[in-house]
Amino acid sequence: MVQGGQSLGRQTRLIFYLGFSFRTMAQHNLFAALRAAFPSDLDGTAVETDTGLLYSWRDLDRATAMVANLLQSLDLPAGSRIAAHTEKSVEAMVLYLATLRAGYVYLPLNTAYQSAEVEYFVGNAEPAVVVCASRNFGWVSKIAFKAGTQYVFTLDEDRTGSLLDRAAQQIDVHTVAPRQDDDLAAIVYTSGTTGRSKGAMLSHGNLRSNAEVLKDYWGWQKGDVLIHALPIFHVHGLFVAIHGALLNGSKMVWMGKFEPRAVLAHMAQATVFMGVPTLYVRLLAEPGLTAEATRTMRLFIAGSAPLLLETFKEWTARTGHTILERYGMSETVMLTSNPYTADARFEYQSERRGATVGFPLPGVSLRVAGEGDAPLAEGEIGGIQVRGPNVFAGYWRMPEKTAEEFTADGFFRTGDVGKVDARGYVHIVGRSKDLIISGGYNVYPAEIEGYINELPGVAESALVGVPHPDFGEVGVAVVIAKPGADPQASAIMAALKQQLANFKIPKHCVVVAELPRNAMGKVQKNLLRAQYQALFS
Ligand code: MCA
Ligand code: AMP
Repeated sequence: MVQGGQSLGRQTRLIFYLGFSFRTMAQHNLFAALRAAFPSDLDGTAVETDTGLLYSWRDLDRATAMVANLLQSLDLPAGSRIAAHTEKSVEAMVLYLATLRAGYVYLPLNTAYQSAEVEYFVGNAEPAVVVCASRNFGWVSKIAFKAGTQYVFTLDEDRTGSLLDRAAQQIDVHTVAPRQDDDLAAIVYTSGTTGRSKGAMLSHGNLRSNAEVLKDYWGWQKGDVLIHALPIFHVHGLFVAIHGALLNGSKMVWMGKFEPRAVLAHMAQATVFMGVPTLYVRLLAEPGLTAEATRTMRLFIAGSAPLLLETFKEWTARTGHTILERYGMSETVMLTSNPYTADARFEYQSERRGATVGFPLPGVSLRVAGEGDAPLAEGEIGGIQVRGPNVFAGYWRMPEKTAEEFTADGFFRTGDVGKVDARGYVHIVGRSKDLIISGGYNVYPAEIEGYINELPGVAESALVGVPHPDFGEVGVAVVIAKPGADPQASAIMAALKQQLANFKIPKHCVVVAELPRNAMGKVQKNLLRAQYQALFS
């Protein structure tokens, strides 16, 4: 252990120096807050992968320093975007942390995205650097260089690629770039209900304040170990999980892909798990999920999609643990959460209640509004609006869209429909946005319909979400043919697979004679939903 005033060796002097620089120069940089929470014993294990690799806290510090130095050696303009279309790996996380450390803006891209999707994101965000898997270098670099990207590096799950080769030539010390709360840290694309995807601009202040609130709210404690089994392309796995563990100096058990049995096998050495509802459904399907198997666990957190009450109850019956459900968005990080502890002062509010998303987090103002943004009374159903230090600054290069989504008094319209009950618990009862959430991934019908409508022989289409036992909800495409044409459902599905991320592919497609319409000629999706409701049950 290093203590001030003792004779310091080279390594410890370095640690002391870094600690000093965090406090004085870069306290608003999110990375500085995460780094300051590293345990004093930097040789302890920070990450253990499911393939048996061990990374110490010192490894994370040195690796982020080297990649940050590489990025800074490229002499990029301030505010440059660093896009990552890389599979989940510890090195991909290092790239994220190094981007923060160097003061640039991180742009995560799901590796399921195909070329048209990547072309749009890269064209819109104009990243200075793109990092991709070596097997995709050909098409990704073509798209990137066309969009004006200066550097394309490769990074593979086996810790190879030009990014690490180049970073290996850098020194392993780096002074964190000073950043203010309002400075941009990341752009996360969320699909649009109409038109193209929008890049939610999240600042260092948005991410740091949310992480700090969650550290207290979820009772992170010494000795916690997180099982990280989510993808790191989106808010849940990238921010909520990684920031949570790092800000508590907690070890992560790092799983490249969610495998229920592997998660169960690691549970005995862990205390915290985060998952979308599908992960809980799949774990429940394992006979090995028992109270004994989850003995060391302190907290199971669910979110990103509605957790069915039956899943919530079954989990308690099987394990003795009550899942804590919370609610968030790409634009806001986490907004509400069920309580962690029983607080004697507020006993009536201390219960984790299934089918609710709990209370607004400290610092978050949440209201339910009706027509003209008029606040509604307790128990009334309306649009959920939020305000707080976690709420994003706006959509990247879309000032009109940003203005549309905020009320005159600065509340963000979430597009979720809900109510607040007499005890103050928030319930989400639906969405005003036409969105399907499938296995925790968002699918916007307008986007998929656009692709289907372009296919030969298709006149029109409608995509609706229906219940699914595994993914919660999945898309069903209902298609109308052009006069005289005979498009086949199988050909439509095959064509979509060529163009779209796999999770956006409808799980069923039918060609029908006509779509139900109202008097205004608008497709009545509620009737289609009712018609196909039982398809997968
Ligand atoms: C894979 N497929 C899917 C999905 N995932 N289809 C619909 N929805 C999905 N989510 C496709 C595959 O391509 C495959 O198609 C078929 O379904 C079966 O794949 P399977 O092997 O079962 O899938 P998997 O690879 O095991 O993935 C399932 C998964 C994964 C583990 C549930 O989707 C996942 O990690 N989801 C988590 C998403 C997430 O992190 N969301 C957080 C967003 P084929 O057979 O045709 O190839 S952040 C967020 O929402 C916020 C803001 C918040 O509140 O947290
Ligand atoms: P994203 O576009 O990935 O930011 O997804 C955000 C959306 O996920 C929210 O607007 C909600 O519709 C949904 N969501 C997140 N958490 C929950 C939850 N616990 N229950 C219901 N819906 C949720």
